Amino acid sequence: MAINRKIQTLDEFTIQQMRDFPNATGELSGLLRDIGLAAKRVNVEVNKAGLVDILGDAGTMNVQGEEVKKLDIFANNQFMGVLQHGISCAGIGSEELDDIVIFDDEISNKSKYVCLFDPLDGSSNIDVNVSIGTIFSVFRRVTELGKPATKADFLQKGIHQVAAGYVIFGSSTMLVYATKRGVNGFTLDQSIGEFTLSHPDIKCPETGKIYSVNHGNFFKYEQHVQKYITACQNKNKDNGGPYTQRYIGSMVADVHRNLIKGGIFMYPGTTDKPKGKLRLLYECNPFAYIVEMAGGLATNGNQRILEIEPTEIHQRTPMFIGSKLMMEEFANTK
Ligand code: P6P
Repeated sequence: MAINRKIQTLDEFTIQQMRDFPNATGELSGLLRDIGLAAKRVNVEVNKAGLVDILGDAGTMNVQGEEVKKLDIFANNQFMGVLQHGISCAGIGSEELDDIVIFDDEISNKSKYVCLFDPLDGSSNIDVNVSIGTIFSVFRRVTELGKPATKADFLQKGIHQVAAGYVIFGSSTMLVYATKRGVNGFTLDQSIGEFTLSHPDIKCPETGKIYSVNHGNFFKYEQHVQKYITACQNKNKDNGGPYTQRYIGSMVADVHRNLIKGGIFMYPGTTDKPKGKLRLLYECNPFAYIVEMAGGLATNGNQRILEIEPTEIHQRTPMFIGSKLMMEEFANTK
């Protein structure tokens, strides 16, 4: 009987990757399987958001002071639930949770990892059917196994992530994750309910012609940021252009497109919000890890995102991320 080896599911892939690490316990594979399961459950609800009473503001506010959509809460509970019932995660941090949640039980206290999530980024786009996504970051614990995890396990520099990824709920549903071995993308095959390898060994093109930024804040940006944006607008066929401006307002969609096609995404600080809007631990660190593993760069305008020493779970940072040569041109405008 011919066996179709072309279709490789997420589980088959992570188990195969494990073969190269004789001391691997399978906990990371299990963690990624759990995340994939929760993503499939969220996908079902996202795909019918306009049909059921799950749409619209839940009327509550999250720690960011933003109106929370019911789908945000659903997504948060799905990821928290699968990880709490799994054996790989000792606790989570989430945009939707005021503080970290420690899974203080006998099994979870022995787990090697903790996770941070933005369970449904871009949720303001839910009502208008624009792509949204989940972002996740995985750290190995620094505290003693067998005891409950603590905040120290979460407040680690991004360079210490063991895995990071995102799920994009768009024209198709994809899960992309990175480890130190590379970046791979899996597309959800609805006919079998499995994420299947569709984008092996993703590399970010060294340069590109797409720049992504909210022009509405232009005059609030620092001078060198304005200078770089103006340079992007002046690109032509003689100096590497012309560039095109693409900005969806959903970070997962914008960064995913630029990762695949090449480009730069910017969420700079402004005069009224010098730290910008995006969160270090569960938005910027994971994408910085993914894009760097794919050959790109990510900074806060002064240093690598992955080198920033975190001080609190929901801290913000300016974010510049994308193709290596475009990021270097931006850095040279300072
Ligand atoms: P602005 C979505 O709310 C989000 O957090 C990111 O997904 C997105 O890149 C950014 O905010 C858009 O923010 O201020 O440009 O609307």
